Amino acid sequence: MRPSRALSWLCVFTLGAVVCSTPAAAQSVNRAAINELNEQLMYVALPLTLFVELMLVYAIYRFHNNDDPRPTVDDPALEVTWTAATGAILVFVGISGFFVLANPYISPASADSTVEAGEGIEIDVLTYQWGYEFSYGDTGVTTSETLYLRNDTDVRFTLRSTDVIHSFYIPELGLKQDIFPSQETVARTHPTENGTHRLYCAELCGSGHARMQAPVVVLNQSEYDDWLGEQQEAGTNSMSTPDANATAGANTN
Ligand SMILES: [Cu+2]
Repeated sequence: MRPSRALSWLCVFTLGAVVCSTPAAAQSVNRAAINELNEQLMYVALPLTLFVELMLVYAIYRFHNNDDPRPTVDDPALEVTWTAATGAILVFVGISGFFVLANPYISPASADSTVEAGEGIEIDVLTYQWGYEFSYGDTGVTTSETLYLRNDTDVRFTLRSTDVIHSFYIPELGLKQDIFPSQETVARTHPTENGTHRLYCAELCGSGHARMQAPVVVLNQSEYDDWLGEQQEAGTNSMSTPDANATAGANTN
């Protein structure tokens, strides 16, 4: 097969794969905003990459027998065009990135200023070497092994550390926030699907760092309310977990 034909097929295959591939559904509004930005940037980067690669292959093919290369001459029109095009692309990338960074679900500072008291669910997250403790607002319920969230509900996390720098990282929900000693930080999310995810510490915080992870279970609204009611009935500061059926139901919904 001739190189030009092989290259054409490669371009068609790449474009087809990009257009036909459907990303997995976002599990939260944070994840959706990040996915959308990635998609926008990819639609800019892909044609540019193909253009540059095509020019490179063309130059190699066209001039491979050129034994008498000559320096290029000035071409002001071409220089103005590529400078303006590069500027336009950078402005587009900057504006797209700014809107995602200003999203209150992505930026902790915005989250802090826009979430009204009493709106959604408040969860206090206390980190230590090496574990997490989750307190669910003023319900008196605390869990240490699993974080429970309610689907389709705003959640505001207040994050604190008793010792060193830890972090609160749930990739599937698009959440990542460092937690500092003697300082409160805030994170916010809004799950849009039931399911089980994983929370990690993403800051190397000592010899037990690898143990700093916990399942995150997103229950539907009635399951969450039932679970919270059970915990409150069982007594304040309960460390128990919901029965296996409730968790299994959450995973399959
Ligand atoms: Cu840690």
